[in-house]
Amino acid sequence: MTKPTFYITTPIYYPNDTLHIGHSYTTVAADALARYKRLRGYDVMYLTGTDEHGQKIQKRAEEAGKDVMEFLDEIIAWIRDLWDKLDISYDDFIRTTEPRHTKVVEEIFERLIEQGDIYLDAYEGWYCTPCESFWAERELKDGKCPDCGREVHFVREPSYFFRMSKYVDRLLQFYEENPDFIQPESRKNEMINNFIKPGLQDLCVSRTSFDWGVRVRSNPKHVVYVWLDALTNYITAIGYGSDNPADREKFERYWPANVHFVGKEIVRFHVIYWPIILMALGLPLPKKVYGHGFLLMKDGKMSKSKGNVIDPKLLIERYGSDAIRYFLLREIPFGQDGVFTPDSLVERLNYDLANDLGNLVHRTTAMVHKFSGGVIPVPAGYQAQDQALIDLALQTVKDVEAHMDEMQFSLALSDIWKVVRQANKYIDDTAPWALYKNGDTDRLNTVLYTMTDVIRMVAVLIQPFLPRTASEILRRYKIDAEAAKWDALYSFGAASSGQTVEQGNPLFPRLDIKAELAALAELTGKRAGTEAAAQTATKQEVKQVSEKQTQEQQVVEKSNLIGIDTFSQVELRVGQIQSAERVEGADKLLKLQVDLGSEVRQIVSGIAKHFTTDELVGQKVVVVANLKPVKLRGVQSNGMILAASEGDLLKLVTVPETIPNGAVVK
Ligand code: ME8
Repeated sequence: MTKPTFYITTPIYYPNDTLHIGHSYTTVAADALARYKRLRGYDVMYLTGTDEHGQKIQKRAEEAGKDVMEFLDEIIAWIRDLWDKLDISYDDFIRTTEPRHTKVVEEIFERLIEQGDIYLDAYEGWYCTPCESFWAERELKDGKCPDCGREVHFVREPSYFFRMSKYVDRLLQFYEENPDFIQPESRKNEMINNFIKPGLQDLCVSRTSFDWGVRVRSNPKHVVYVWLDALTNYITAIGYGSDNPADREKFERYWPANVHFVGKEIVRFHVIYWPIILMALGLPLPKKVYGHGFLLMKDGKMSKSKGNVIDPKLLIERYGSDAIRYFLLREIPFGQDGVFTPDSLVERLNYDLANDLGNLVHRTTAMVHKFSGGVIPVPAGYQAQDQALIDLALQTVKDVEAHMDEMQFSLALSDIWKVVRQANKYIDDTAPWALYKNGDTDRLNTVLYTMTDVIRMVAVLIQPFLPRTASEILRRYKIDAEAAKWDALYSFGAASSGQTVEQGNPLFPRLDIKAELAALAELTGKRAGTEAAAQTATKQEVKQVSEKQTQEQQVVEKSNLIGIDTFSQVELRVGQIQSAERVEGADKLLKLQVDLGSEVRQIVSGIAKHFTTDELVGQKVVVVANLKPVKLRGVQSNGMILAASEGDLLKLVTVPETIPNGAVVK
């Protein structure tokens, strides 16, 4: 049986510089959908690439003192390395300087001239080079580019024009008949009101004032306008216009595209010009154009000139690709703008990844080892408590499918995390350690098996988003290929009893918030683009860049230092835990009574997930004795006990028996 196909594309990015985290956002989102569709049995074609012609690129290469192709090859290598580091599973990478593309663009242009869709005239108007867009006087905003707000310059040159006006009615009819074509819905009205209703102008489609582009075959003084050249990549990459029958077969198989993912600023090119070009070529139109929102920094859109761009490679190096993929897809609802803040990144990584998912896997593995010799047990009949978790997991599969159909990645992840959190709660509620202690082996086996198979389901569900973590969990739990398939999510119980589970390091380290915020402040802007600079800089310049980084690091480190006076304000004392009990309705909190020698203090501590209450009684600990009292879940807490944590591991800072309660720690 032939598989259904799914063709998905990202914009082809301008390689005038290295890419930032905003470009990674689109590419990661498209990757999650491509991986998901493959899991669902589709024959997926995931295309990305680079848009290498135009004035902007030519200028940048000249500024760098390089031959244009040499300049481009270096940046393309950097981009492909970024996609490898982010685990982007693209099937093809198109460069618009490749002959498979340029040859077809030349032919298309000639054909459109012959058909009368393209005609020669002269252009007089404004041009925004960073956006590579033409603007009429009335469209400018305060004399600047209405898209990016930058300077425009006046252009007067002979040009070919595309008769866009001829196709407007057909385009509007297409929108009408295909209400899902432009997503999110709101962007459709914006397009119609801003660009079509005021009267769609014929589009200028060639330039003569520079030569870095595809030359018009019949009139080589002209190069093809970069947007006409670029949009065509979506068909040339899959074989349109090729002489090779295998390529043509490929085109038949994948076209029309199922979805073009683009940022909202280039929706206009994809839902007006691109469909019209395709109509003129007599080709079917893509099924959907999804214009997602922007990833913004606190001070607005990322831009190198503002110095607020984030180099994705530095983030991946520090946190790993899955963590960055998770953050991008979970934090910003697809379609809307979202602000990148270091705090939100650290919080997501600490709470969602380290505390929730990492902890679930770590606890379960540890318990299978402690209570079942490391072997996945055979379950012995399910009770309502187990069934509730199993039902939630099964229902979640349907929810995730529905959200993925709508390309709502953040909601799909939020569905999965409901199961992760519920599974952690299930462990607290069923208390396998107590079942073990009481010798209730049947019940213990059921609980351990339920935890294991829910983890299997979670691992399968997260495959499109966190591919590395998913395969690591599946490997540790020796889940076979069949049980790791999407179809194996429709029933519970595919994990193999009898397999030995492998213990490993925590999947995600718990981060020290203060240290991370300092490090992120440094990564943001200051160091971004360093590699790009390094590519074009001399050795001396590279040295200067790295010395500057070291100095900046020292400044950051220095600013973390405190004086002895500040430290001595903290009163640390030895205390002994007399009793411990859970706080109602809070799965992380314990209420402790701690003997400080001269008094017994009540302290509420967030360590419930790491200790049984019995384990704690009698422990000699270090107490911060002069903290202002606070109420946690309505319970008064008069101090704090110190603990050391690394990843999922948390241990109390303890003191030998011989030191009396109340002794000062200094
Ligand atoms: O426009 N937030 O290339 P480009 C979210 N070559 N997405 C962002 C972003 C941000 N802050 N910044 C960039 C071009 N993007 C053309 C495309 S397609 C035939 C030609 C993403 O390098 C987003 O997808 O300027 C946006 O549309 C794209 O990068 C622009 O990339």
